[in-house]
Amino acid sequence: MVAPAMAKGKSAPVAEKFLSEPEIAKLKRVKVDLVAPPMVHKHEQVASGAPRIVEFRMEIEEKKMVIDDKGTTLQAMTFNGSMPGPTLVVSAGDYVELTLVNKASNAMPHNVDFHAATGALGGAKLTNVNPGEQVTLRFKADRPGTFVYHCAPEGMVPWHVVAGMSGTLMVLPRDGLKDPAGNPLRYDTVYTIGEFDLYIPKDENGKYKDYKTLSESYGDTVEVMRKLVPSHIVFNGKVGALTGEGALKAKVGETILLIHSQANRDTRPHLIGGHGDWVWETGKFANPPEKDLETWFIRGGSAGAALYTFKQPGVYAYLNHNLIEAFELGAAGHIVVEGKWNDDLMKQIKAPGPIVA
Ligand SMILES: [Cu+2]
Repeated sequence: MVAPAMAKGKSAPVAEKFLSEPEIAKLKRVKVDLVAPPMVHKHEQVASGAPRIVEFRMEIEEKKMVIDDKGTTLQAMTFNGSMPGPTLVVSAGDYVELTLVNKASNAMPHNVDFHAATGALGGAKLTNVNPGEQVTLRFKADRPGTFVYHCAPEGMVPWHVVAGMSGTLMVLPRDGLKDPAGNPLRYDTVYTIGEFDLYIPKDENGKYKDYKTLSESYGDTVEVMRKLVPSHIVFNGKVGALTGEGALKAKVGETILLIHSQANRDTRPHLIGGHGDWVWETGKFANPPEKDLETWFIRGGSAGAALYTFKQPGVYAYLNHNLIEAFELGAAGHIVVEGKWNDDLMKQIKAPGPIVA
C-alpha cells in the first residue's frame, strides 16, 4: 500500500536515504590492495569526498600451519592466507564490494558474514562458494565501528571460525574519530590483532595430533570444541607471532590504534606499562569512548579499538589479562617503543639490594 502523502509525490519523513541502482552506479569506485596483519592498508581518517564503492578481493586458503614453538599444527582455514584475515577500512556511507575467491586447491565450501552488513545473514547466504568459484557481494557500510567478518557455512560455522576464518572491517566516521566532547582523535599508526582460541586434539599419549588433511581433523576437533577449553589461544596465528621479529613498533609521542578482534570467545586486552587512552571496547564509534582503561573487554563475536599515545620507551607486552591464557596458552605480544625515558612519570629511587636494617 502506498500512503496517500506518498501518492501525491510528497516523501514521507525517512531516517535514511537509500540510493537506487543508477545512483549507486554513479559513485566513484576505488580498488584497495589489502596488506597482511598486523599492518592495515593505507586509508584516510577523515573522508575527503562523497561516499564511494570500495572494491576488495580476498582469496580463501586452507593450509596446515604451525601454531607454537613445539611444532604443533593446525589444519587452518584463512582469508588471504593469514590469521586474522586482512583488515578492510572504509568510511561510513561507503559501499564495500568484496570479491571472494575460493581457490580450486581448497577442499571446503566457504562464504563470508560481515557483522557490519545488513541482511542475508551478513552476506553469508549470498556468498556461498565451492572450491574453484568466486562471488562478488556489495553492501552499504552505514554504521561506524570495528566489526568482525567471518566464514559461516551452514552446518559448519564454529569449525570454520575457530580454524582461522575471521577478520575486521573498520568503518570510520566520515569526519574521523572523536572524544566524548567532540574533539578530533587521530592515530599515527594502526595495528590489527586477531585473537584465536584453538582446539587441537590430543592422541592417547597426550601428544597433539597432526592431520594429513583438513577433513580428517574435523571429528576430533569438534569433540575438543564441545569441552569449551582451548588448547592454545594465540594472537595472529601462532604463539609468539607478535614477539621478536614480529613485535609491533612505536615511538614515544606516537599514537597507535590497536584493533582487537575475537570472533568466538571473550578476551580482555591490557597493555602492560600503558593504558587505553580512549577505548571503544564494543567497537562502535558513534558511542563515546572510555578513558584511562587498564584492561578492556572484547566480547566473543566482536572487534574493539583502543588508542594510546606512548610516553615511555621500552618493551611493552600487549596481552589477554587472564594471565594463564596469555602466558601459558599464547595470547600475548610485544610492542617495542623507542624514545627518551621520563623520570617524572616513573623513577627507580633505589635499585634492588640487600635489606637495610
Ligand atoms: Cu569457511
